[in-house]
Amino acid sequence: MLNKKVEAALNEQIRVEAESSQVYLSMASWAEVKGLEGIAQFLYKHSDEERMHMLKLVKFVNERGGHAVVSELKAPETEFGSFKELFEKLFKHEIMVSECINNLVHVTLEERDYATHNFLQWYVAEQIEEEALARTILDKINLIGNDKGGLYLFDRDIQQISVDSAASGEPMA
Ligand code: OFO
Repeated sequence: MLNKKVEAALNEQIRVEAESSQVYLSMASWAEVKGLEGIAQFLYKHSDEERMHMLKLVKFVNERGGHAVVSELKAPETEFGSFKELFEKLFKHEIMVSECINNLVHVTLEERDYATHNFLQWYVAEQIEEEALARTILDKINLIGNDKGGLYLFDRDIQQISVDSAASGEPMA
């Protein structure tokens, strides 16, 4: 059974994951409108993954006798200036999510809720991978600089950059 403090902290994380999904959906739409088809598809997929992170939390809270609450979300930004700026924001966003997960893990230790602590290890591992992925992408973007041909190839290849390849340091296909 979840105690109220852990339940509230998990509900807060449900909101964070839902907002992440909206942020990446908004980025995907911006990229699509700009004709960056590969980047858009990558971001749509990322948005779906965040929704999956949220749903996993919803199920967990309800299974443990709590009530997962669906709350109002902050509207995401809709303009990103450049694709470089967009991915810098994505990276910062993932760092913010990692901090939220860390705070949540801290609450479970304070409350001696080891079942929830154990459940959250999946999110801890996921954040390491997502930060690595975002960092890999930013490295590629910095290599491209203002080269239009480079952007063309990046947009074509970004869908091959997976969480696994970023974590293992493999080059892009
Ligand atoms: Fe990308 O963040 Fe969810 O956990």
